[in-house]
Amino acid sequence: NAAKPPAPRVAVVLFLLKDESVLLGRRCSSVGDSTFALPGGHLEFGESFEECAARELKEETGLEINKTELLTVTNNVFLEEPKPCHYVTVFLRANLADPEQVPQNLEPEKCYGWDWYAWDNLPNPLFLPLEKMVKSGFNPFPDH
Ligand code: 8DG
Ligand code: MG
Ligand code: MG
Repeated sequence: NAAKPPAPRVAVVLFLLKDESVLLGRRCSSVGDSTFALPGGHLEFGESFEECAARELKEETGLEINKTELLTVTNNVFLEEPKPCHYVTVFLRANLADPEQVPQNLEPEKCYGWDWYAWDNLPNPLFLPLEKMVKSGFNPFPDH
């Protein structure tokens, strides 16, 4: 029996905006290990993009959002990773429901910690799908 080839998966990730900053976490994962990435994860059966973004953010940081909007989609193929994978990545943006709420690292086995980073002073290295967007000049803020 030949192994079934892997299939593309849908990922939903979130630009959580606060003033001029976005929330990033350093990944602890076989894909993009140690790079800075947005909160997010896999779309579950029956979920809307907005529901997925809110659920993943809540699971990963405890934060709650409002004004969630769809931004764009990119195609991300990771052939060089230990476990090759292919993601169709859906990017949304949102604001904090309560601007005073502080992120918690609720999945420490997957992330070294969350923090806010000014858009004009992002950390390095960024996770490749995010790096590609930044290099293309993409800006997630509403006045752009
Ligand atoms: P789940 O089991 O909670 O559903 O998934 P997860 O453990 O939270 O998965 P993840 O790695 O955080 O996200 C799933 C995939 O989404 C990831 O392997 C690759 C893709 N992805 C991107 N860009 C980004 C990004 O900026 N952040 C995150 N977290 N994932 C991203 O293409
Ligand atoms: Mg997750
Ligand atoms: Mg995640």
